[in-house]
Amino acid sequence: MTDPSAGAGTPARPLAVAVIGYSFMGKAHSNAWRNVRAFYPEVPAVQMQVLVGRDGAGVREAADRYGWAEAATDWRQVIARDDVDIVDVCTPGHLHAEVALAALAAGKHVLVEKPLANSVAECEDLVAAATAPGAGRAMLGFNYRRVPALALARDLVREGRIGQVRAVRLSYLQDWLADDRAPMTWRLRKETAGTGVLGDLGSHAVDQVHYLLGETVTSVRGELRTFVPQRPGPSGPEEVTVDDAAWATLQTASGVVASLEVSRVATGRKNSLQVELYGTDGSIRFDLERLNELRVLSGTGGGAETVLVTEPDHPYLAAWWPAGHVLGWDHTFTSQAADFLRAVDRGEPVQPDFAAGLAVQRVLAAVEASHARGGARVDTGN
Ligand code: SOE
Repeated sequence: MTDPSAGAGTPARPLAVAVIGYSFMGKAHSNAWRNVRAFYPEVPAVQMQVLVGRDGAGVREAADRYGWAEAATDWRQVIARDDVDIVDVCTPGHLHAEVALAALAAGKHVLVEKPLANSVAECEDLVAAATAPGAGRAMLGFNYRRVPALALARDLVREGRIGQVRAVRLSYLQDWLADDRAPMTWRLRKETAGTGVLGDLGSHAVDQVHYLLGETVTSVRGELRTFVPQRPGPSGPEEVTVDDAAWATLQTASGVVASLEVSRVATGRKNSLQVELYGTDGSIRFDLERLNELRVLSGTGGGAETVLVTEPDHPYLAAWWPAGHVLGWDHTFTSQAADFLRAVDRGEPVQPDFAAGLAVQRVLAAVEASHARGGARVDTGN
């Protein structure tokens, strides 16, 4: 990318990045910004300019360890800086909309961790801001779209490898809250997280339905459950006000039916997003705990073939290692950063965009509404 204000042929200055939030996702995104140019040399260079967090000592330590030039505690002041080009929002969900709207208003390119926001109304505001004339590039961090096996699954569905998809089975199961003694966090409060596992893991699963099928969910039936109503807080037990587990039946515009189960109390399941697509002429199965493998069955007879998704012609693999070398969960964030930087450099749209986040949020809100109505079918508005 050449800097329009510079003379012809002057190499553009690197794009300066600010990440807002420095815990789990801030760390995953920092790793991606630090590595992206090594594996995707065609994208613009980035300057890891500033890491932002409320706790001054904590963010300074993290900035030093992750490789940031600066640490700061005031995200509004950072967003106002002219020397910041990209704002990457890795805060708890209740701050996503406020920070991303401010960044877009300041003319920045914006990447937001999933889910886009905690409500449909906030997502609608974000879509309006991101599609306003002159807005910077806006991307949503559904990083599993950058798992090579899932990107390959989407290609196989598109080319009709399993015929017409009839049904999808999805589960996203973890167990870090299975122990009643697991402490209270922002993820367990409605005012900061919006929903519990439904928004945390269910958003990934619903986005995969939209991504793999190329269409949206139009109606749902759902049920939520909170198994552990209180968790230990710093000064005693605190109320949990979100779901521990959720179940839903989703229907798409073309009539595909998907069953969804998400839980953060599924003892023994560490990070198991399982996606199964059943078509008129075959099936495809994936498990995030074996993320370099795709089980593909073509035709209605015979056994499924396990495809090890490590060949250079598989999606995203050419950027990484020779055939046969497997990738990990963290690689998806680097590929995500590369796709975002490429879109910034070319001034092109990038998926998933904020409209994709709104489509997911409508499904989550419909599952909540269905639960409130005893499992009645609810249209999503997509
Ligand atoms: C929840 O435990 C979580 O960290 C999600 O918030 C992430 O989106 C997922 O990638 C891993 O699990």
